[in-house]
Amino acid sequence: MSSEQDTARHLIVDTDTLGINDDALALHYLFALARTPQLITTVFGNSTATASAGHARALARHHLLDIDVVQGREKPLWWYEPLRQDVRAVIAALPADTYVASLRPDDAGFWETDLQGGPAPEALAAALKHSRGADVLALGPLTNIARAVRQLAPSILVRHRLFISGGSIKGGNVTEHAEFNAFADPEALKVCLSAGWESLVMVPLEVLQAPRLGPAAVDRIRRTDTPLGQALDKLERESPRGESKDREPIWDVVAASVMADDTLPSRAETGTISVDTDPANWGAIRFRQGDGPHRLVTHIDPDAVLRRFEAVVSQPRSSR
Ligand SMILES: [Ca+2]
Repeated sequence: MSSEQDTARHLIVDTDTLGINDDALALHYLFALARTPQLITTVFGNSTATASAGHARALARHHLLDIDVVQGREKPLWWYEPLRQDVRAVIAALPADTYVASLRPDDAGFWETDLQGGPAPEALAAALKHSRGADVLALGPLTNIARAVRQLAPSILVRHRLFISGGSIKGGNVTEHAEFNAFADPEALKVCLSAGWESLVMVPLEVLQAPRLGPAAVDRIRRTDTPLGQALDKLERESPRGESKDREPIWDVVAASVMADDTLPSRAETGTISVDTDPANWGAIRFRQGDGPHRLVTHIDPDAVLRRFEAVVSQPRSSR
């Protein structure tokens, strides 16, 4: 944030935060930066929207912040037959160790109920109607945001910016071509991509996965008297990571940094992003460079992200 105009913009974060995952690290970063969201909405993805809302509320309380957290949708936009069974079959055919979280094909609670979830889309739409200029940071599947978009006139959307954590150009993490958030609800992503935002920025998987929060940085942060320090210390004491590198990616922190820190060294290209909703290529992204409404981040400085993240989350509360 380098300008007063940016600090005056409202912030809405839509998230599938869970425990101390990358969404949670992104929230710790934004709270510590004093870029406090006016609204947090939760969506299925890493878990249920219900569980995520509980985790988001606990995290805000830990930072002594009173933030409106609204639970959102438990099912994607494509929740109709026969597409639902087609997608379930695609997922069932993936290698067994593929991370599909909420969409596990044997999860009867997800696949065999029609529980639709909470009113996050309505809360999002109301917040965007009332705000003169908001940044919407999408850290999970885009279901809530797409449903809000459908409720809003172009004259409202044009005041707001959307930042998307996810999608992939160079290779996916669910299928060969699809990244998790795009895969979880490509129809919602499609709605968001075709809406007339002031700007739309996608930070794709290959950029999100570049910085790695290694054990040395975690050890430094957990020694700080901060909410994240306390949370990491508890995590590492209760379930030490050992040699595992699974905890090192900080995907959503990268998207939050791109949004909140416009001095971060980065490159982006302008053009048109589209998403495939054919089950055979479910959630794959295409990018056509040129005149177009979208910006695709192609490079960030991973060391700068890590350095700035650590500096922000390590500030004792009294100095903020
Ligand atoms: Ca996420």
